[in-house]
Amino acid sequence: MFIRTMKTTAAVAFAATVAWSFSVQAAAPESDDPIIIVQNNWTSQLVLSTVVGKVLEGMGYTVEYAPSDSQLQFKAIADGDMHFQVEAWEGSMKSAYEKAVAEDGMVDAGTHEAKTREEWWVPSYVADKCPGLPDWKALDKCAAIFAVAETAPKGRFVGPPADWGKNYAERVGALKMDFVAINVGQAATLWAELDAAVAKKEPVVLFNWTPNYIEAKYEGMFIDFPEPEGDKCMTDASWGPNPDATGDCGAPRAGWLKKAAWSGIADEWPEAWKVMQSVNFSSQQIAAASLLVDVDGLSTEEAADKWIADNGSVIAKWKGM
Ligand code: TMO
Repeated sequence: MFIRTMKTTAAVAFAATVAWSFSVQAAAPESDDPIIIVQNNWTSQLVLSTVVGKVLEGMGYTVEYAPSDSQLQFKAIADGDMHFQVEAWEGSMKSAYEKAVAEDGMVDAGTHEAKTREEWWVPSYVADKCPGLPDWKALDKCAAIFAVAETAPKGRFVGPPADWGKNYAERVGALKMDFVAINVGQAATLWAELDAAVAKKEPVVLFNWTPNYIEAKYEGMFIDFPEPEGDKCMTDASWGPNPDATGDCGAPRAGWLKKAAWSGIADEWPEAWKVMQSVNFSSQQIAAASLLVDVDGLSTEEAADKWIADNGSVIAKWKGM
């Protein structure tokens, strides 16, 4: 009797060990088909998408990267042409994101801890030349100090690349501001304009966002525009300072940052899907990713490796370890 019990216990223990090692070893990769991770044209996204790609490769998955436009990407993800996006920003992507979830079956893969803001921004010294900042009406009164030949006598707002989804000409019109929005072609041009202005302590107002490396490099402030309440500013003309126009508001001041996924991931790569759902960035982790490239001068690859080396416990948590 005693021996039988021993045997049974040992057999159960043995079976459990086999089952356990089987589940660990056979889990990933469930498929060698490539997981296609989306890449956009700003630094933290490029570094952190590479970080997630490397983590999945480390688990045995095949990973590919596909560049995409920050608005059109969501339909492509919904359709399974691309599979995972690590950084979707409320201020610039909310409508395209929510439409893809509601109408096209894209999956909301979770919200990061980081709060985000994408908005007009000035270096601190500009406040000395323009009293009343960061209020947008105060900025508008000083518009002339931001004039360049192309915009004079109106001020120039150095706007983001067009694919970041914000039409600032529309906001300028809705708020009847004395500004002209001039979009740059790429993020590097924003920082070149900022560096040049700071070097000469000249007035400049440009598109910026947080978390970003800029806050570690220059002191400055976002301009406070009328704060949106849900979708009202965009759908109800009577809302906001201009009773006849939509778009008379700023971006959310504490916006969300989400992940987006193709609905087929859960079935095709279930262990990878668990990790993707667990990926969760803090503001500090995102700012650090952009700093490694935009200040320290590392390549995207090098920055991803450094970020991984610096965040071992974070990554272990994503993997449920
Ligand atoms: C989408 N972005 C973070 C650059 O504003």
